[in-house]
Amino acid sequence: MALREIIIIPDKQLRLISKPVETVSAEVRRLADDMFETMYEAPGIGLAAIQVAQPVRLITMDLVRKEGNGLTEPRAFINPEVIAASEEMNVYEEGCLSIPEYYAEVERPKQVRIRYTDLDGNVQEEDADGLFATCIQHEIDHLNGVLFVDHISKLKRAMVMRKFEKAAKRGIKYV
Ligand code: GNR
Ligand code: NI
Repeated sequence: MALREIIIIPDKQLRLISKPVETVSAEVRRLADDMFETMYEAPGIGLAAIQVAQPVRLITMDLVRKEGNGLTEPRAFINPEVIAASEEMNVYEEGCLSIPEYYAEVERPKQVRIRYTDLDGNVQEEDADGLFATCIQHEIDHLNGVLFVDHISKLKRAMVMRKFEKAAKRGIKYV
């Protein structure tokens, strides 16, 4: 396993449409392993492959592990799709490892049904609710080049984008 660098805005790669995974090869499984290590180290609850500069439709997630509790529930989603969404909406304060230290409320469908391929190559369907629903929608957005700030007001988005653009020009990571 190896840590990979998480790219941050305004890196244009974050706007790429990621390509479907054709076969769950050893290379795909190694990328997933590296993404778990990178996600736990960050720490974050989810990670899309494009956040480590790999434009493929692969997501890792762990909604269980908290600082030092020893429990993990690593999950990987390949080629995930939302196949149904509730009319009921939910608001959650989101953050993103590619937009460090910025948080904002985002409204999304409260429940979604997803279809995806697992690391054994089996197609699965599952209902997601609560934080799982929020996180999987946030990650699927990444696969389509969409960031959570695309769901907030234009003014707030312009402010956060400008802050990171200025920091990038000055050659620092952020602040
Ligand atoms: O670690 C993360 N926390 C989080 C909190 C609320 C909603 C979504 C997320 S995902 C984020 C990690 C990340 O950037 N995934 O793409
Ligand atoms: Ni994110």
